[in-house]
Amino acid sequence: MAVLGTAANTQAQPLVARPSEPNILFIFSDDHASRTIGAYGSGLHKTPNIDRIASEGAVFHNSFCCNSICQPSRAAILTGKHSHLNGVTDNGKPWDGTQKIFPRELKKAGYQTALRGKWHMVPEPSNGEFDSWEILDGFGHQGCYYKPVFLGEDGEFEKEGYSTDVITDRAIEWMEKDRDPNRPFLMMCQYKAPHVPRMPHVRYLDRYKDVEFPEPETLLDDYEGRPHLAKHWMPVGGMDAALNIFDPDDPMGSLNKAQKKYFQRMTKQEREAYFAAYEEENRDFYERVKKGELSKNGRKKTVADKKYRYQRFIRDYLRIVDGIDDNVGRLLQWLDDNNLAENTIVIYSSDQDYFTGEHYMAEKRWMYEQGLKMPFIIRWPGVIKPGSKPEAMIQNIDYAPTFLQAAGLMPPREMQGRSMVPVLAGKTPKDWRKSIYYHYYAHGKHNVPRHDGVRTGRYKLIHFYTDDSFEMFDLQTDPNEVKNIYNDPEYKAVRQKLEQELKRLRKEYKVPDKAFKEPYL
Ligand SMILES: [Ca+2]
Repeated sequence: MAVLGTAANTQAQPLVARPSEPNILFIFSDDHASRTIGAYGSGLHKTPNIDRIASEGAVFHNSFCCNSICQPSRAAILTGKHSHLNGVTDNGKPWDGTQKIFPRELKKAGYQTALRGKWHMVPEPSNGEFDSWEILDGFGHQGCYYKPVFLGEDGEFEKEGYSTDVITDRAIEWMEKDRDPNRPFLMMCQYKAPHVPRMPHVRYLDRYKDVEFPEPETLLDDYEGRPHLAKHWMPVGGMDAALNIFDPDDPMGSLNKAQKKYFQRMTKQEREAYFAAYEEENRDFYERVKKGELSKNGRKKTVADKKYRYQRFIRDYLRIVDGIDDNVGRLLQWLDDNNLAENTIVIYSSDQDYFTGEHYMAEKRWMYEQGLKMPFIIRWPGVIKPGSKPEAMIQNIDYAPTFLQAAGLMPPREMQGRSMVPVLAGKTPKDWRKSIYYHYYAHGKHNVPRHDGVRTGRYKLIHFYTDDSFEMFDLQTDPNEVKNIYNDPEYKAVRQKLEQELKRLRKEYKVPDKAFKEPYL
């Protein structure tokens, strides 16, 4: 059995009655918009397996990240610290694997820990972060959808099949064969899906062909009052390959060198079935381009282009989400079949939410709601009341302290997040946070300037500090964030409060002055 609390400072009294030493199954995806998860209630899509976690546990609607891109969100989750303290302010910033992270703390307390799938950070987790790891390799550490390449403790290997399926296979295999059944475990099962380049599994390509999905209210946004947003260049289907638009007469020939590499991973049979599935709509597309109804690369951004490209985009996005949901179902079934469901905490989350057509973007990064949020759904039998919808504002820096406290451990002092265990038990402390701090550092990437800001239950203030400009929104009257009220005299008092709160948060989280001055921290 696990030896818990071997050092005095790691001993914590559980706040609530709970099963001892629960296993933790952390299921994680990349760029998964919560509005495409049934449990979030948008009505756009059904995800029966992810939704099952919610109906048997809790779904958090006020769940946020602290820096909306892949590597920074992953580093914040592991360390429980904001980017300026964990060092991963941007993709490509080196990961310091020696700092305190929750998987290693769990390991020290007797948990068996494993990671399967997308790690993304550089270098690989070779500092004892996990007992066992296998991460997607190649393609800029992003991995690929078909025949994924992995890097494990014994080097590189590749596996036939589709990445979401294969990662699940590898996770189940470890839980089944390599795990010591007498010790609690942590399994982090992390998918590449639904990140670009969006390639669904062939088995889903027949779905949604004739479905016209409802458009987001801001698909045709004119960006008035938000000049930075007008200049972004990650529109829906900004890359044709992201929409699976290719020449029906010579699909491979119409791809560029980088795109070809992904398709070369497929078997001949998969590739033929894949191209055949898109042939009809691609023929129709080129016909409409000839007639002048659509522009070939979508750069004209006409109303027709926007509407067309949104439909192509969302169909593929949902097909990939279906692949995730089916595999979440396999993991839940495996827990059931092995009598582990009762004493395993199951989490479904993604490194951040995603703009799926809102403001005509397929993007994250921004502090607007679709960039700032994160899906967070959790099941913990005996602790979480089934069907809970906690209102507490949570952030990715809270995950590490939560998992540690769930295991009966005291989170290290350096972790800035707060344990959600009491929130999960339905006893949100009175002094729970009323605002969150956000800071995006990757200046100019996709024409998104650096910014930080504060969001409260009702309002949001964003400071684009490289040109010292501000945006402010009243989320109650303007949930789509299209009306910048920063200079509205009626909101002067609110603005002053938010400015004070932003200052307070910068101080509380120890954001150094240099974070705002250097080109990159
Ligand atoms: Ca991501």
